[in-house]
Amino acid sequence: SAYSANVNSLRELTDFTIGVAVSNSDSPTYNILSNASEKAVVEKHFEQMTAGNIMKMRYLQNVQGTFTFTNADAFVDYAKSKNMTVHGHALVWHSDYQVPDFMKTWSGSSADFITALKTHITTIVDHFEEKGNVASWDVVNEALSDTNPSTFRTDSTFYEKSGNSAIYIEEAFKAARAAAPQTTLYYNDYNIDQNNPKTTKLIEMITDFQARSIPVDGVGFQMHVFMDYPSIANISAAMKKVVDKGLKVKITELDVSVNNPYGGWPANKVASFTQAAALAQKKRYCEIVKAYIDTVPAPQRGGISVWGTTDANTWLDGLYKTEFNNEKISWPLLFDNNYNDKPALRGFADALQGITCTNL
Ligand code: 9MR
Repeated sequence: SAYSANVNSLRELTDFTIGVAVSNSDSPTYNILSNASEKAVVEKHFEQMTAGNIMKMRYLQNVQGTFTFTNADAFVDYAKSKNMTVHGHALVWHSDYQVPDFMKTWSGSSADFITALKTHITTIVDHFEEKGNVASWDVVNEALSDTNPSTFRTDSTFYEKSGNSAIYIEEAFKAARAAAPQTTLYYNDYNIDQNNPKTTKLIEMITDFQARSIPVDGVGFQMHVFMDYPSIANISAAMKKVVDKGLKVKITELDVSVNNPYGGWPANKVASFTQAAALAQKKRYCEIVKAYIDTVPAPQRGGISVWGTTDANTWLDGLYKTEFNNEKISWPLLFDNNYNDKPALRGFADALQGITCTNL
């Protein structure tokens, strides 16, 4: 019989928000609005959803001035009908596939570009403010580089069209705040959990924003992590730096890949999801959630969201296709391909319940 983590409902084990990214029209097989198994696992364990794709830029305004809210509305309304909030993702993101063409090919002035960007933000945030259950936004996603030292990312339509300037970041936050005075506004990024030069740049940006009253409420740590990387010490140290700025910390996109195509690969390849791998992953999930609880004081906890429901629908299998020789060997989430609990779910719950993290 299938493994049970003996968790009735993850969200009931804690006061902070427990969320999950879901698919919609972007991945029809797993569409949260039509797949009964998706609905069941989401409604059982979570109290907040993030749209994995459908609230990104071009999904909402592909053609300048034409906003298409049909899919996003159906999703946000479904959340509301189940007493769930939505974490809005993402108002501004450079990643090519979802930047509207009219922005990529912008030939007007940078001032007019900023105005167009603000119109994008204002229209979308206003629209969802009326629904009332979009609790927070990733206002700007991934605007910092992975170089040493880290800088503002320059390979970005927003940076380029703003006149080779990072001014778009603060303008985005100001526009979001004007439209949503009560909604929590996050800057969201990956690798900042490594306590590395990117973390340093993040804190520099936050310090500057606070000195100039640019409205930012929190930092989203994506946390697409591995079994041994980054270390818990670095994760905690990085979060502590944000806590010390008085901001909220939200883990926005948590998943823990069993295989790491960057470290020792392929010598260290885990070829099948053995019991030992499952239990090591249980311990890792527990340690990450425990680090969050230990480091972030309750009033500053924006919550933890996992980036997907089942291993069958993880973004990692697509990303690491080549690195993983087209094998689906990341197994990064809390539920297996058949929606059964994994030990990882028990590990997450152990941390919430103050139970020692073990691989037993
Ligand atoms: O999960 C998303 C996947 O379906 C998309 O193909 C991908 C496109 O780059 O974006 C994934 O989500 C990303 C998120 O929006 C931002 N942080 C990184 C996530 C994983 O790439």
